[in-house]
Amino acid sequence: DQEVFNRKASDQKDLSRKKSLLKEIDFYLVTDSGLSRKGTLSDVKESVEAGCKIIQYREKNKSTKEMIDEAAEIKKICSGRAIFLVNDRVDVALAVDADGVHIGQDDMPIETARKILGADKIIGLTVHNVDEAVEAEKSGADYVGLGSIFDTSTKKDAGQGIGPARIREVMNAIKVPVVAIGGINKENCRSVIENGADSLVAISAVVCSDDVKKETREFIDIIREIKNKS
Ligand code: 3NM
Repeated sequence: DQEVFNRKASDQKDLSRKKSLLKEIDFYLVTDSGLSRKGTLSDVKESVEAGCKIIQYREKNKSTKEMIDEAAEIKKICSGRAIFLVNDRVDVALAVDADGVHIGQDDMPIETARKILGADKIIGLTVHNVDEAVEAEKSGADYVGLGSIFDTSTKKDAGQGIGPARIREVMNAIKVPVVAIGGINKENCRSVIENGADSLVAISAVVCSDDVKKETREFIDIIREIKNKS
């Protein structure tokens, strides 16, 4: 029993360490098997090797069984190196004991996800404006994904880009980390960090490349350079 208790206590410590890590993350990879050149597992492996500290498994075209198998592999790659979240699918996250989930405004309500996952998992929520961000924080989101910053064709219903200046407004309204997403590439990512985002996601700019490791490394270098200046 003591051993179980010690393990639980250390898991708890690990989780609070992960939650505080959210503030320090620079580049955040979201997977997309439809766009990927080399496949999701290869993308995750290369990005983690390049120093990416958080991976979100976002899969819209596979069966639940395929997703659970793939998520289990991603968890192994991330183990001890990166936080591992599952997009939308609370069941898949639970099945493989992921670190948490990322949910959208039209997915399962955050309170319900929290009830199912418990206090000790990370839950991120997509928001589009200050009001949704404040609401997300109140509902217990550990971070918010703010999008779409620029126009993107990766998510069909993302709508028009809100522009990087809006990031500052959201940053000023909430305390939880803000992750910027949507249409971000190496050219425009400077403006995203300069406007205060804690971290950023780039999907197509990374997974459509032949060298995911190099692209991740370059994003991390640019982001750190700007953060060090401010
Ligand atoms: N969510 P890319 S935009 C998954 O606005 C996702 O909430 C968005 O892909 C939102 O980096 C988006 O290729 C796609 O533009 C981001």
